[in-house]
Amino acid sequence: MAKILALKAREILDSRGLPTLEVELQLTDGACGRASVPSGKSTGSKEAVEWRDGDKTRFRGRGVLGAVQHVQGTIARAVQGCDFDSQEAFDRYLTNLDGTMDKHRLGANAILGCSMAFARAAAVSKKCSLVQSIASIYETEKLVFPVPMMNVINGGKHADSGVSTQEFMLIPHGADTISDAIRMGAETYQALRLLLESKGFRVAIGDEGGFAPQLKTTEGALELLVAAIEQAGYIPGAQISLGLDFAANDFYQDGHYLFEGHTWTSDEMTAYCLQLAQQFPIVSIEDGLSEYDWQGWETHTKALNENGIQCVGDDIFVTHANIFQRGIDQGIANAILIKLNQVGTVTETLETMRLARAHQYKTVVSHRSGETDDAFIADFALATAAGQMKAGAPARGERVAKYNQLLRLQETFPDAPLAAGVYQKASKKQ
Ligand code: 2PG
Ligand code: MG
Repeated sequence: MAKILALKAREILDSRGLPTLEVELQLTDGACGRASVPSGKSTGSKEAVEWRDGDKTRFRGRGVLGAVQHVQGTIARAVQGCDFDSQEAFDRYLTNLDGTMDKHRLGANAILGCSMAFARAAAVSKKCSLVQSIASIYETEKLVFPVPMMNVINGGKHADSGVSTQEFMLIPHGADTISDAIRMGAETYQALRLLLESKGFRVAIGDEGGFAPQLKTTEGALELLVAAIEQAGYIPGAQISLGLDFAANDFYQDGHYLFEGHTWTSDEMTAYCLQLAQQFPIVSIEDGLSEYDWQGWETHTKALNENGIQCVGDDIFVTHANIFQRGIDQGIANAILIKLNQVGTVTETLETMRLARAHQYKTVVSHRSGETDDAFIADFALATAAGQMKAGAPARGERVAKYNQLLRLQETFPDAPLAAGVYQKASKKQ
């Protein structure tokens, strides 16, 4: 492997107009990799800590010039002239250099930017694609395109739509190919727009490109979605199903869920999830409970399992292998959301995914609400045969960047199928 020649970083803007970090890494053989780092809004408490300057005179304290300095100073000095024979060796070196559990010293954004840029440069150096390079590290048996989960109505912290549920996702699992799946989702998104307009709703959009109509209830949004699927010419449940991300951390207070005017215990919240799944073609529920309610999650998981619903842990696991292992031991969730920046390196992300693979948990590779045009996760989801990817609505440049990359990859990997068999409930209905 070639040596590291240079590291460069800069402060750029993310999709919300907030600063984030971009890193370029150059190897002595001329190979180069560039990557930018996403950032979340509804975060889990145990996520790796991104560096923010705190200087109130710039970006209200959200600047990342300190992270730029760490990349170009401490990290560059330490790695320049070194050769790392694997992604793991590079990532371990960075995490040791940081030396903290949550990466707060150098910043998880500084470390992840370097880690992703290294992955890209290493692929160029090995003269293969990023997909092939990651697939060989992960020992992926067969490349599989992820079923897209398209968030088309935004609520919670991502929009002022008045709905407590953060994400309403279209899951076009009835497609034969990734391009068909993306088209089906995009057509339904357009049908939803027309439907909203015809009902006099505003068609303003939220952070992830989904509409943010002033609705009072989650049921109201779900009814609109079913109607939009039908109007687009598809069969709800058989061709396109629905997924929800409650991001329940955000409405959990003093042991109760304050949801759209209700004050519920975790059992009541679970009962509500089941009721929704009976009324609507819902096949996946993410963060139906809070990360502070592990006991509730045990019952919640059992209930969702019995009903063939995917139960996804996001804030509760934060892509950390050790926390996830505890969840596996306690029978919590049957799927895990995978966000590179929650843990902070490519290697640790793959380690968590390996655990999921070994214990038959489904995986959903995910964007963040603050994104850039970097489509790394599209390559990553294909390379790891993750099965599912959520990247927001089929609208807004930073969201479609990921879907468009999957379309390009379909040309490069025409034999890779679209993931199937993920949704038991959906297949039962067919
Ligand atoms: C989530 C994410 C991404 P955020 O909760 O799953 O959709 O949101 O990036 O704001 O944490
Ligand atoms: Mg989530």
